[in-house]
Amino acid sequence: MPIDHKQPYDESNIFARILRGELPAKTVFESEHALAFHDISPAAAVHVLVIPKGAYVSWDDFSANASDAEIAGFVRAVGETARIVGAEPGGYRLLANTGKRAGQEVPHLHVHLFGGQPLGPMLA
Ligand code: D5M
Repeated sequence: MPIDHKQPYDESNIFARILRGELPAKTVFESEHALAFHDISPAAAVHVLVIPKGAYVSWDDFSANASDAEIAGFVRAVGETARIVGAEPGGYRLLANTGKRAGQEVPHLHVHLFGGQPLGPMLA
């Protein structure tokens, strides 16, 4: 069920549970401010999720409330993850579903990183 991205942060969401070590994840990259792990139902040859470690629902929540260090750490993690999974040379796509209209399911900010194959004009 898509979520309202203006809702308060829900500490019981799946990605919060992964961050607390309560649920497993196939980690690709971890830093002080970010975690990247393989999507449980990949929509491309490479499909990784990159999340900030802080409690942010959406990109607008994050950009308004995160520290500069958190923002820099998250953005760097996206690029580092693309390099680690080998998506960088051939090209890749970033996607951040935000709120009900975009079909955001997990109420913790995440960026989908798709790659490893030709992606066409759009990958929904
Ligand atoms: O996408 C949420 C994404 O999160 C969706 O592609 C499935 C993925 N997901 C859900 N649960 C897990 C776990 N446990 N591990 C890894 N990936 C998971 P959205 O942008 O919110 O629609």
